[in-house]
Amino acid sequence: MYSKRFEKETFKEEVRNNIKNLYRKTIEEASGQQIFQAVSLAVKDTIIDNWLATQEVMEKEDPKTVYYMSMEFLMGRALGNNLINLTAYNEVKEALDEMGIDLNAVEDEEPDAALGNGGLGRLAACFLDSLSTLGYPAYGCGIRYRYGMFKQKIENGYQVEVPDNWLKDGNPFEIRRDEYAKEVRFGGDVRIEYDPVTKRNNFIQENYSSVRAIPYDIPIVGYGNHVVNTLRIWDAEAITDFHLDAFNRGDYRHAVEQENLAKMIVDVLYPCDDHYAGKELRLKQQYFFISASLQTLLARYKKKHDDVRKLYEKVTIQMNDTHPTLAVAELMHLLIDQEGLEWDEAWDVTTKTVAYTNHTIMAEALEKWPIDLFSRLLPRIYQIIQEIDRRFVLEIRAKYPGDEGKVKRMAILRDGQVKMAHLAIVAGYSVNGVARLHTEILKHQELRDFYEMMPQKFNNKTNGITQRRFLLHGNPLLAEWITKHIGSGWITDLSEMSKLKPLAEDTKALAEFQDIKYRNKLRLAEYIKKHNGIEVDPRSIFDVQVKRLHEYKRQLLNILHVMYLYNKIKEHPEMYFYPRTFIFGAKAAAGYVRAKETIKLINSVADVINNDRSINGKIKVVFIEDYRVSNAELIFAAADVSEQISTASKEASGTGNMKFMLNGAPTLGTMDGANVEIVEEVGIENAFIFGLSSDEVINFENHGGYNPTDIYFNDWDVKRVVDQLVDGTYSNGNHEMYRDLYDSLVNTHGREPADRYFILKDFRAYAEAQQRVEQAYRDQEGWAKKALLNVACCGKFTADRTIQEYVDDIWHLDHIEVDA
Ligand code: 26V
Repeated sequence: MYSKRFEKETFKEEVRNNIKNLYRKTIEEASGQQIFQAVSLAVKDTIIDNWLATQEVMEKEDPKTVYYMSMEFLMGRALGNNLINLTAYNEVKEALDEMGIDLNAVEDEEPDAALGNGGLGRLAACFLDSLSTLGYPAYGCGIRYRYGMFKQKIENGYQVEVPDNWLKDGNPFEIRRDEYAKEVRFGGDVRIEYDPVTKRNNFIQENYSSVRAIPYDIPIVGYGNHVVNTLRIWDAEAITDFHLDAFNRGDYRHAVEQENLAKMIVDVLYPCDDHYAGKELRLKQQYFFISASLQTLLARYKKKHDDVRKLYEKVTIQMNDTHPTLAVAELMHLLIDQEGLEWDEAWDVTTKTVAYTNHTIMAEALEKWPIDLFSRLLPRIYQIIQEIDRRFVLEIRAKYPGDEGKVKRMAILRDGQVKMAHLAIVAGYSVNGVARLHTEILKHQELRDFYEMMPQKFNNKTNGITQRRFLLHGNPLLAEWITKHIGSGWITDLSEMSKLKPLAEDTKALAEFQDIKYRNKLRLAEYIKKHNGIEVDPRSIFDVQVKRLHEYKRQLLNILHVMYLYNKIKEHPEMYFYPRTFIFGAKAAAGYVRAKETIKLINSVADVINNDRSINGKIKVVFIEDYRVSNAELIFAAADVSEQISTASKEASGTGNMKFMLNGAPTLGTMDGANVEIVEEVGIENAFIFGLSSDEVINFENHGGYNPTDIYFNDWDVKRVVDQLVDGTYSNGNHEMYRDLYDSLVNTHGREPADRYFILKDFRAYAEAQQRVEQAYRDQEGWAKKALLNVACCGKFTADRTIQEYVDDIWHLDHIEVDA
């Protein structure tokens, strides 16, 4: 009833009108950014009709809804994706063409919405896309950071972080919803007051500071189904009337504090995903968006229902890692202190409503808040957690009498800390890992005690990605070719890709497929020429590693291997060698020294090798600046080889691996995370697997590591590249520049063992796997077959499948349908 069919002339008129009304200009006079704004507003007009229609269905049918709570939503650009999902991309492209406007150029005017660090935040974005596409009612709940993930500049080979002022020209797709603003309170004290009427203690927070949380709604458009869900992100403002009050009372300091809190709290995304730091502001961010989101959720529920004891029948809350775990205590607080439920009733509701996803086993990333900080900032929430902990410890003792080790290992409050993962597991009705191997490691290693006590909570949900963004939008040539051969069903049912399998025996089809890869490589080569000033040969093997920079992801292994190849070519210029372009893209957390040193090393190696005429361009090394969702789409489309070389057991899942597979790049990787399942789907003969298994790694770790010096002294090639870190080869004679990297490989650091990530241990196996890659690539048709089979076998790795599993096993949502 709301939705209009796309009508080209109307659309063109609307764009012209928008430019006139917004800027008092004609199309010819408007800047690129102004055209982007005008086009986006015209697109938003269509979206709003569907959004209202979806809202109407939700009102009428009152379906069970998931609230996906996440500190991060790495959305990337919206315009192109919205057009794709409205199935209006080609029509809009045509309409704009007729106006002399290039849609690609318009898309390039949009800043990425980079409200996330990496895998965890991008997963949340893919999940929202799938929820709408599958027709499930959902809200994403998060923070509207004024500054997103920093922009990375490379200066003199070093990473420099530049603030990401993504909102400076305004976000045409968001809507501010003042009417849903909520107050969030911090600090102060809790007064206990006995109420003789109800015969209960009331807990009253006093002398607190508060901020006003204001939601901005962003539409999440489903593919071709008129469903539009909402990503609700919260901005903060000072509560000015209170300010005046305080001012009048002479409490000027408090008033200014509140003003500052509001300014600070949503200022910036923590650009760090490698270690937990216990920063007070981050805890404030967490409570801020959790409290605001839960207040709205409860208010929305109560509009239709008067018994909050049945909340879980209509609402489920998924906590994306432990960052939103305050939801457990905040829900208890609202149910008890606001709704008047007894503890047991509130606990029953809470533990049927919240569920938890774990995304890492890296011990240094686990959130543990110091109790003093926590209880000062969130006094009532802390009381509630104390009571949850008290009752849980009783349960442990009842189940394992005399086993104080269990209490010590499992308590929520211990060693002066609040252990957020323990709280999430104790309260959650579901605890899931993100790939089969990861979940097994959780069950049998990291979370063994919890698994033993409550096995029924544990389950696996292997991650997935959206083919709409990472193939249909990012790789239009391949998308069109696939549709030509098997129809367009794959867009919403990726298992259809298996229909491509017969083409692996069709020489003509394989040649077409290869030609598309070649054209995508040309597109990336142009990007590299423009941004790096480096000429790369599109006929060379594009060997790509793009992801956050982390020691466990082992970019260092990759670049050491490049150094090793370079040595070999220099030594044996006659050696047959298939030209390679090694492409890197990675941001390092601003304080992560070794990661930044690795970026500098990659750039230095690139400088030396790219400028050595004697090797005839056999190797090129490219570091792509500011790796992000928008340029990722170009990179995946152009990759020949997907580097997934984490130390086995460390990468919970990986999702880049799936995006490469979808675009026809075989995996060169370890048996880690979802690589295991990728190999299972595509067959080991269509991947290049090497290195220690997770069991072997865990076994070494349990016995204090291994001794890398045996390898260093016995493998001459290895010794040579390790020594080259400190002999000045890649540092203009400076022996200290990469000393720390050198040390990390061969020396122990306090409790940190030498070569903690088994780089030297896996080096030979990696080099040998790289040789298999070269061998395989020389047989062009054989390679095309492997690459095509990767596409044909990628069906499992769509987020549509993942979301359907969450719905079937955890959320049990109702399906909705929205008519045009
Ligand atoms: C951890 C921390 C630690 C404290 C500082 C701030 C911060 C921010 C984010 C994180 C989360 C790190 C966990 C993470 O991103 N895990 C990744 O999740 C992906 C989606 O499930 C998965 O594919 C990757 O393998 C996993 O590393």
